[in-house]
Amino acid sequence: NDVNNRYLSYDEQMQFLNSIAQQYPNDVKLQKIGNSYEGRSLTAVRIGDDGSSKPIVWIDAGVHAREWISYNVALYLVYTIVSQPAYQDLLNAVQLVVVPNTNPDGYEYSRTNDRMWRKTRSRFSNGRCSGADANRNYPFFWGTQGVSHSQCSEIYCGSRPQSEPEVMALTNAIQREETRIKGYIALHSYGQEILYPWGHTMRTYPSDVQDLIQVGKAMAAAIRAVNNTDYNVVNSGDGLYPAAGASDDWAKSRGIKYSYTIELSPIDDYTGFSLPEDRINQVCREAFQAIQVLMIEVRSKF
Ligand code: 0X9
Ligand code: ZN
Repeated sequence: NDVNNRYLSYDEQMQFLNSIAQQYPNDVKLQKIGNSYEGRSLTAVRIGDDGSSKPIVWIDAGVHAREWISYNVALYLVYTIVSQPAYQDLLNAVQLVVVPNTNPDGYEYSRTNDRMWRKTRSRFSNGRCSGADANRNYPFFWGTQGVSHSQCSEIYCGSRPQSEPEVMALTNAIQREETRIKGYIALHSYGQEILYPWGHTMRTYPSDVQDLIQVGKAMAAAIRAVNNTDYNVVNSGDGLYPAAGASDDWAKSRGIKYSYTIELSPIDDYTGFSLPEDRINQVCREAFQAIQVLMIEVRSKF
């Protein structure tokens, strides 16, 4: 299948998901959680949802349009975990919800108009520039640090918390089952980092930060075991930069214990967001191992 070796359009991503849902009707259910600003469907893939109340690991990808590898990692995860019988035991104990494309408008714009597009594509009243940074638009310390209130900025936080329909859809969907969600990963690129909260400011940590570091390191070790690729486990505020209104902080604030942002490969600024297609496969295999570790941790602790 294609997700290993090429970047797909939004329509191709949807076709891929539809064919998996048809092939594995017992394991995979597609759930529409809302629409993007331009009216594209936002789809959550529910894997191993048997109607029970087992814990959930929630994975979302591609809130930043130019971070193309994240979409492939999410699609690869869906395909691999349902097609390989070895993962059925894990899925019997832990449900997975994957939102492979949280910013389809931005993604299509980055494919056709501006490869380096990051934001959504919404229009604001008397605005000169389109789009907000959806990862500055979540309702937790919104608008405080590492954001801009200027519409033309790459880190424009929007006109108010959840001004972006994509963020509204995601927060609503997560809140509907937040007591069951025990793990959350937002897939981004690039930098090879596993980031843990808090990220809205520096030198501020959740009370259970040692648990987050421990599981973060287990994820990094699983990645390293694949091909010796190094991912650093760091606090997002200290190790990267403070940025408020991001999804990981919001998820943590809702009581989701293991909440992370993963900055996928590459690590170098020269390759940056333009990871060559022949490297997609390895990044997918590595990230898959990390996500499996999180699912196993959630199974053992909840
Ligand atoms: O700045 C971001 O939104 C993320 N990095 S990226 O280069 N993919 O744009 C990092 C977000 C980390 N989390 C928080 N600051 N809460
Ligand atoms: Zn990003």
